[in-house]
Amino acid sequence: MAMGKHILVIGAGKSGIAACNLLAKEDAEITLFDSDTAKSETELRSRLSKDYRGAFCFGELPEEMYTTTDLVIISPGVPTDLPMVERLRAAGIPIWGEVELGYRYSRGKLVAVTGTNGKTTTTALIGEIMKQAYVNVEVAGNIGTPYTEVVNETTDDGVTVAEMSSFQLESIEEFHPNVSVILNITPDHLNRHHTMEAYAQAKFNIAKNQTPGEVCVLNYEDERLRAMSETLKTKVFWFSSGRVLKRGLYLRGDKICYNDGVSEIEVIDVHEMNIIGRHNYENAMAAIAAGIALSVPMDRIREALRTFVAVAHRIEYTATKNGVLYYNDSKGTNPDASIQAVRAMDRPTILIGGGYDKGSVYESWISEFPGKVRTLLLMGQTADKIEATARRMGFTDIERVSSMQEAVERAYALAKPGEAVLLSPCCASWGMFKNYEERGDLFKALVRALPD
Ligand code: UMA
Repeated sequence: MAMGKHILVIGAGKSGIAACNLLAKEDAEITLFDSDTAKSETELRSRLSKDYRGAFCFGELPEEMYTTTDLVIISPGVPTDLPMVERLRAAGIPIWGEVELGYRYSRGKLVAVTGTNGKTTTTALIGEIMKQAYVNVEVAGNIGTPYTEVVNETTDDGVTVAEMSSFQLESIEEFHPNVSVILNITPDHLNRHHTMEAYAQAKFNIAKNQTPGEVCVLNYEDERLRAMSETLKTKVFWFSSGRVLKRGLYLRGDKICYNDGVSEIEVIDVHEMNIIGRHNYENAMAAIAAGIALSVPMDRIREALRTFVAVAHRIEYTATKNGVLYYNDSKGTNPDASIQAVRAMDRPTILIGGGYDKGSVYESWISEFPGKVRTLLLMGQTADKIEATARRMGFTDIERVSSMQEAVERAYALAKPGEAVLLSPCCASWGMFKNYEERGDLFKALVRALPD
């Protein structure tokens, strides 16, 4: 592939490593750069393929790189408006996101999924639906496995399902899914995108190269998506959890139904699935739409829906102890995600919340508590702010805990048979944990160790 002689890969995390491994066999000189001077070349080498013969560079980008570089591959976590990146762009050097690089190598059909919340569950579920009809299915992207890591496994008769974050969609050029999905757009990552418009635009990039014969799956209940759909060149496949549509997927009572514009069929009763909550029914509808768009037979789609279990850390059923159901929603790192988790509870709930302060406001989350949350256990940097907001709003059954262990012990003592305990912090984990996975894993281990 002709990409120029000198390729600069920015960011030596998972994406940068996978990009270097993909490029290792190209006839090009590669430099793997990271602004973190604590990076170790030895450690990185252990994660790079033996074919990688490129250079390493940490800290400041050497001056000559601004003139000798032919192509930049940028990792998703690296802001595209960093002065260094702006300067490379001003020098006329193409800047591709790591997923753009992956796209140039990929084969077969591509389904790409974005949205503020629900994209991991939807991506995983679409993967299961595709496996019912296609032999070679790859699931990659923001879900945890870099897209560039799987592209060499893709085949002309296979399907790749890629979860795309707004960070990844900011730096695509030719990336072109056959089916795109945008689940919802609510405020998140505004420190990176600055405005809601820029954030929404990054998400809409997912469909920018699609043609009229292809499909973009959209949530009819999201007003921003409805308004922005006018700008799309491709066909829209709508789904709705709030109304019956003339064409598309929707909820009719507890049933997910599909109308192809001619007649309605029942796809599944939501109680036949192992995922709960209206937002998850939306995720399921988006996944069904992707299945229909790629001609997966309906009975195969149903089979995948019946056997799919929630992804880790997303309202993940953990255990039942003394008749109390425990759920791990450590991925509830923003108000919208945690609202969905509270809404999904169908019994009095002891809620564990609080964590790192991203500057969120908590009113909308707390306003969901009546009839659902009995007691709120708070920890972390945001505990004061959340408690003050809750008390102001009239919710006073609040206790403070200093660690996850104390939170689980206290919840165990408080919860009565028939109730639930939910970890859904509404905050990032940083400060107390490395990431939300570590936080959720600790919660699950503590819960499983509780006496029954
Ligand atoms: N770095 C720099 N300069 C900078 C910023 C970062 O050199 O200005 C370096 C860091 O020192 C670090 C490296 O870049 O060494 C990290 O790169 P990265 O942040 O792109 O992280 P990766 O390990 O490559 O993981 C990324 C995604 N991370 C982010 O977008 C922040 C992962 O999503 C994704 O799973 C992975 O690629 C594979 O596609 C995680 C995430 O938090 C789960 N995503 C956000 C979200 O879901 O909300 C968007």
